[in-house]
Amino acid sequence: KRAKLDNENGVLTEDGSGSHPGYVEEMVDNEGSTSLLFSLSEGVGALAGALKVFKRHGVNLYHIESRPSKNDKTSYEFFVACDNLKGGLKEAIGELKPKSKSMKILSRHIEAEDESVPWFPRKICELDRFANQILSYGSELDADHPGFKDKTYRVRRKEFADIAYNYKYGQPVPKVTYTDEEVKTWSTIFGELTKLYPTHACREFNHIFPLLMDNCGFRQDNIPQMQDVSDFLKDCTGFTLRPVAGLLSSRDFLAGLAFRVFHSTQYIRHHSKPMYTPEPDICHEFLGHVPLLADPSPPGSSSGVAGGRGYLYHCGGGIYFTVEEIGLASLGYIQRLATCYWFTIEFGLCRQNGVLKAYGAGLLSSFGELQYSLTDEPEKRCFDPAKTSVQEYPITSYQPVYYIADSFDDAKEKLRAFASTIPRKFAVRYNPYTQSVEVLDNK
Ligand code: HBI
Ligand code: NLE
Ligand code: FE
Repeated sequence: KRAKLDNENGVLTEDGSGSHPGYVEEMVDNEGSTSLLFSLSEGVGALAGALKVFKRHGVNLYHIESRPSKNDKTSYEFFVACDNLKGGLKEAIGELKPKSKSMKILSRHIEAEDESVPWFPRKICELDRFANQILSYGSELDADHPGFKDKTYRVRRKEFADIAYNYKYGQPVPKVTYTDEEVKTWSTIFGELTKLYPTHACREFNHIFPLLMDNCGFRQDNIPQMQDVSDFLKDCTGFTLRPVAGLLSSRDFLAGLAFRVFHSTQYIRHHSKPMYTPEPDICHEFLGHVPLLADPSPPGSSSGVAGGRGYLYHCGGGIYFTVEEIGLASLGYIQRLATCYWFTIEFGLCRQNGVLKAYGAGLLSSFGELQYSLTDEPEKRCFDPAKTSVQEYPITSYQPVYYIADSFDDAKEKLRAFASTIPRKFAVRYNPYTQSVEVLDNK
């Protein structure tokens, strides 16, 4: 299913109920899209018995994992990924449940029972499955997009979309030769933004920016190559970039961050509108996000590895979400976190030495909005996750409201406290050595 951005004003409703313009919508995926986490107490033959149940109902298994249960030393926990192509999964679960001490269902199908949690990747290579889960603005542009009537631009966007669709984890990101027109667009944006950064960008951003010029081809006359930028990030913070054809759902996008993978577009905005575009493009990713993704945790913040509640999403500038959020059952909670992401990582302002500065990537990549955001025109409020997380916002125009963080540490602490109030069905733990997420039965 390909969701369409059909909400005209692109406003997120307060109840988070689904008229969101496209960042959040869930999609359905069939192969191995449902996972079951269950424990069996009888020892020998218990799993074999359970597997027969799947066979009888025509359910294919793609992956099986077993381990001793953490809660109960006498039982075993099993994790299986399966499909529901023949529709027998419900019956299989019904048969297995009474035999299990506990059973958790993770499914990409939103219509699944309420105890289910949408599928999420547990190994870094499983991010490959996101490739064809792009929301709107993919290779098919919307009718009001500045590039819609430009045939050459559309053909070009298709080329970029194909790179992303074919990309597999572990491969180098294909090099792109940008056209003269594309480089010109980059030059205009780079030139205007670098004039504004000294006065408009936060200290951390200005500290890192020269390093990108020295190390990975950030220049006014050159669009950096994604692989070079990814290599540099890897040295700084362990982040890597992978190409993506367009917008991912919030759930998928945030799940990538749990693996320290930042999904990055590779195309550039249409040359007719350099100062602002609603969709992420290479200027947004490289000029807006990359500098703070390269920033090692600022002093006073936890390092990002194994924080109090497990591994944390490092979103740049020392802002973290806990990795546990990826297993959230409810779209409503994902939406609230995504809204916090929006008002911090994308459009956040902070006060430094009493002066307002921008640290949000959406501001740092738009020379139109960067200037506007620091004028008196938009409203400014104090960042407070409980309120900020339900704030409505437009996605195709400058923001009418910005939230100000007292400091990165303060924003991070507030976010962490907020995230800890979210109920969850199970715990997940990120293992940096295997780059995988372990699903644990004990919360
Ligand atoms: N998808 N490709 C892509 N790039 C983003 O920056 C992005 C996304 N999906 C969601 C998103 N950003 C966030 O704004 C939040 O919804 C998490
Ligand atoms: N408005 C930003 C820009 O023009 O660079 C992009 C925002 C993407 C969320
Ligand atoms: Fe962004």
